[in-house]
Amino acid sequence: MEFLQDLRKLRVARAFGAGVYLFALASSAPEARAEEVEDIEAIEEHTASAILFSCTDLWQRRIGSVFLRERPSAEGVKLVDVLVRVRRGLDPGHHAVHIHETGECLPCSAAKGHFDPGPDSNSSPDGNHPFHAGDLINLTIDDSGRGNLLTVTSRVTLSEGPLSVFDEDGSAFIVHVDPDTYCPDGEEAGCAGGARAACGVIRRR
Ligand SMILES: [Cu+2]
Repeated sequence: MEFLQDLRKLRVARAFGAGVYLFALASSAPEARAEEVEDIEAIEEHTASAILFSCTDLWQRRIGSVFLRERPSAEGVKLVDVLVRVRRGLDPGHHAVHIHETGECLPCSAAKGHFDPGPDSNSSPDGNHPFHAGDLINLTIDDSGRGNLLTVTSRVTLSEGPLSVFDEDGSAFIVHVDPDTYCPDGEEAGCAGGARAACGVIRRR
C-alpha cells in the first residue's frame, strides 16, 4: 500500500502548498526531509488521473476515479500502479477494466477499442483479448456499491515512449458492465466485458 501512502503525501502537499508541507516536516531529520521532497517531485513527474463518469446514466454522473503512478522497478522496468475507486453507479460483482485507445468519453464509444500501440496493433476489444497493452484485471464491487482495484502493469507508460498512454489522441479508462472473462476461447462477443459502464479521460496530474 506504499502507493496509497504516496498518494496521501501528494494530496497533503497539494492541499496545503509545498511551503506548508515543508514546514510540517521541520521536526524530522534533514535527510528525511530531503527524501520526502524528492519523493514528491518523483510522484509529480509521472502521475495521472481520470474521473470516471457513468456511460449508462443520462446525466453522466461521476461514479469514481482512477490514479496512476509510474515508477521504475529494481531492474529499471517502468511499472505503472493503477488505483481505481468506484463509489456508486455499478452493480455488485466483477467489472472489466481497460485502458482504451482514445482520450474521449463523449459518448463513451468515442474511447474506441483497447489501447494497443505497436506494429501489430489490434484494438478489437473481443478480437485480440487479453493481449492488448491496455488490458487490466476485473474490479470487484461489493454489496454497498463500492469497490477498489489496485493493480500494476508494465504494458503501458505515463512517460514518453512507444507505450505511452499520452500519445497523439490520448487514452481513456473504461469500466464495463460485465466481468472480463479474458476470452479463454478466443473471440466471443462480450468476452471482454460487454457494454461500457463508465469512462474517464486520462490526464497528467
Ligand atoms: Cu474495455
